[in-house]
Amino acid sequence: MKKQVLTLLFFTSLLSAQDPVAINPDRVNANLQALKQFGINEQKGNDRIAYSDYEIEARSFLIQKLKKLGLEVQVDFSGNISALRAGSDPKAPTVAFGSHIDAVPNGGHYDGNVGSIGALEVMETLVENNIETKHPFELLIFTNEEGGVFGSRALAGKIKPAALAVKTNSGYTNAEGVKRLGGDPEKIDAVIRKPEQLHAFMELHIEQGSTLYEKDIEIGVVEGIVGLKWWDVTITGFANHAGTTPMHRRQDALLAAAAFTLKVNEVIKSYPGRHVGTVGRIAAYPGAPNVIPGKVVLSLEIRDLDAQKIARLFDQIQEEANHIGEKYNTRIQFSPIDATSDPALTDKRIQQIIRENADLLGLSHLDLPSGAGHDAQDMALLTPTGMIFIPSVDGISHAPNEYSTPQAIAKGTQLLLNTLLEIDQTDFNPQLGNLK
Ligand code: HGY
Ligand code: MN
Ligand code: MN
Repeated sequence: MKKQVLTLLFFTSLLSAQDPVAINPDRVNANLQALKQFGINEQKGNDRIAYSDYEIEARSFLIQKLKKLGLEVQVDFSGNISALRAGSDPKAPTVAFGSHIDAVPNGGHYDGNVGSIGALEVMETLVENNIETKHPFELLIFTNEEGGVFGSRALAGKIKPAALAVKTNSGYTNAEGVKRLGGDPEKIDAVIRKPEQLHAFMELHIEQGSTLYEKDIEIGVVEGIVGLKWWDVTITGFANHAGTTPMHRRQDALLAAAAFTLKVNEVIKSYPGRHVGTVGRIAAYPGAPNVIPGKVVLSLEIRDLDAQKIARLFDQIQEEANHIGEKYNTRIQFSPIDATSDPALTDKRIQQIIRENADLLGLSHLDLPSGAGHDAQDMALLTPTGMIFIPSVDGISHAPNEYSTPQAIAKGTQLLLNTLLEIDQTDFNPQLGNLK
């Protein structure tokens, strides 16, 4: 009998060491479903584009929930939502965590949402269980992640006037959009954080690729996040009558655009590595069946973990574009879009905390890079940063049938909480910044 009690006590203490406090899996998934209603479209996709009415409604929904928890909720000048819970040491820097709730047009319901609702669940669990942390805990919902990680770049002090003028998928510029969220673009520099104000940053996210799903692994420990550069490419030809202009006299900008698009793919594939390049948007002008397109504007995106490699690939694409321009009697010009992010490595110490806590929870894990951009990459400029991935079913993302299971979401959220609680107890040497 005595032995049984001792055994029970042992398991109880082991359990509590493994799992400082349990999140509520039903609540996380119910909140995720509730969030889905803001912006769901006929294809069951998500049209909650940054700065849209849908996003504004979804933000109010979250703000109400955060206020009900008794947190100090604010919208900063760049539109980020911040919800603060005091720690026992009033002078301690904050442990920040969060994600985004904006989506690409006709996107999915898990990208960003899982990390945002997971962060809400962390706060719900801490409040409900009266858990005192040493550091203040701060939940962040970032502005316009999909249009160039705008909110996290603002915190890192990387927003220049050009970024404010960028027109986003909502039709609003960032400056107009930020105002719609309750921010003030003219005061944006006031949101810049100093490294000493932050202890660490964590983001939970879906993988958006198929590595974890194919290998049947529960957790991804993110080693680094690719950098991502965007350009507008303008091809100028000559608009003329499609019926009367003979084929040899044409300056068809769309033809040059087609050759350019193929060439981007060829150049990218001609080098070994994980880098990727995409032409994702194209518009031909004037855009009529009976007019030869005189102008085309398309987008070019290149991603890699190495900024120099991105630069080299771009140089070669530019050189090839000159030949294409000559061949089709058109002019091809590149203009960088100020909505891009630099590659970032996550903090090795935090990676290890995530691995150890995954082991304690009995979760299988794998180290992997992120091919998607995330707010964590700009937060990594400020503070030790970590990211947890959960599997995306079939590796689908930025599409309506993006999906992660409720179980995977609950596991990721529990791991987020446990990791944050350990980070709270860990002294990082601030001099080291993100330990590479
Ligand atoms: O496009 C991206 O990688 C990210 O989802 N914003
Ligand atoms: Mn995304
Ligand atoms: Mn995302």
